[in-house]
Amino acid sequence: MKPSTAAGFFPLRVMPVLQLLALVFSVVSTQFSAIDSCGAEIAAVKRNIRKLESNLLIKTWQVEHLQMHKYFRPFQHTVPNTKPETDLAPGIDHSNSTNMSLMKPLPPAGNLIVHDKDCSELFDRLRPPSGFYRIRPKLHQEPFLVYCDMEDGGGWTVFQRRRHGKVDFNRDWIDYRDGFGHFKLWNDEFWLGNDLIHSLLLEGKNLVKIDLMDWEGQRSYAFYENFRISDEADKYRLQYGLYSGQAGDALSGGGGMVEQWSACLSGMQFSTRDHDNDRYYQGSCAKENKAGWWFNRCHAANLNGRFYRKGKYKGQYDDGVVWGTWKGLWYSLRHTSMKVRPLVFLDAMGSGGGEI
Ligand SMILES: [Ca+2]
Repeated sequence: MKPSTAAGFFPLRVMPVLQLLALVFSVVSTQFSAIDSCGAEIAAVKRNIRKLESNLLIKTWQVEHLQMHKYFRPFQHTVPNTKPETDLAPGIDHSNSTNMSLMKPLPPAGNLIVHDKDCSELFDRLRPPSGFYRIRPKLHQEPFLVYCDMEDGGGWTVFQRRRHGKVDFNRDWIDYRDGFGHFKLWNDEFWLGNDLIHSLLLEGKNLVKIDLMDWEGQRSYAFYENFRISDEADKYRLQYGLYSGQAGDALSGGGGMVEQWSACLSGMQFSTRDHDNDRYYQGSCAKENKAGWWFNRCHAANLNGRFYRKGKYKGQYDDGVVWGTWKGLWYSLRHTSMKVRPLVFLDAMGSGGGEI
């Protein structure tokens, strides 16, 4: 009898999953158009779509992985399992154990692909090019997709990026909590999501690098050690350690005492247009600056601000993509990214002020 091959076997098992996901995706899309007057439902549906897209990606990768590594061995006649019944785990039906013994078990979704808690582990293991990869900071956590910057010394997990202004960053609390933007192409813009950023930064002994570029192509950067945010119960309060770099310590408000009193973001909670947690009691910094961000009264740095296409801008509020200690409050930056890797990684690799 001609044995079935691995390549011939598993698509029959995996394809229905892909078809099912495509069907669910189309149903969700239909729902989306039917409830366009309900904000909360739309947010929920968008999250579902993102989750389904993510699941679809995992399944696709599983197919590719199986094709490459042949988890399923070909069916063939082998000597029967002669182990006594008592060696088998109790309470399980072993009537089909002969056939099952011919296959290696398929790991659950996610386990097959994800081994790395962040992009630095992935970099250490495989030295892959920059791109989107799935990571899992905590073992019990569902893996999720991030952009790994494998240039600039390598191993950077990117959690914020602005490139072209096509993604709206003036959003509600739920969007900032769960993340938004696109996670497919090398120049996609996104906010990874406060819950995931919290888990990514949880251990604390890290280095965050903030890469900046103006509209003339000039670049600058800022480093912060031990950058972390608390959980949602504490409204994602920001804390960070030592600053170094060329762009200035705008997160701390700049040089003067007055600026630091009103614009230092260390210890500030996160605010969005629908959740005002700033120290500006007469109004909402998030509403004025059209961004979800950590605000005091209000800021000298806001990388989630409104995207102005020419750099210098005017208006009622300094609501641009701003890093005040480098370009001032009335200059909106063209490219930004916020990325993290372990502090010891920097010592090992000796990275400095690389490119974005
Ligand atoms: Ca306020």
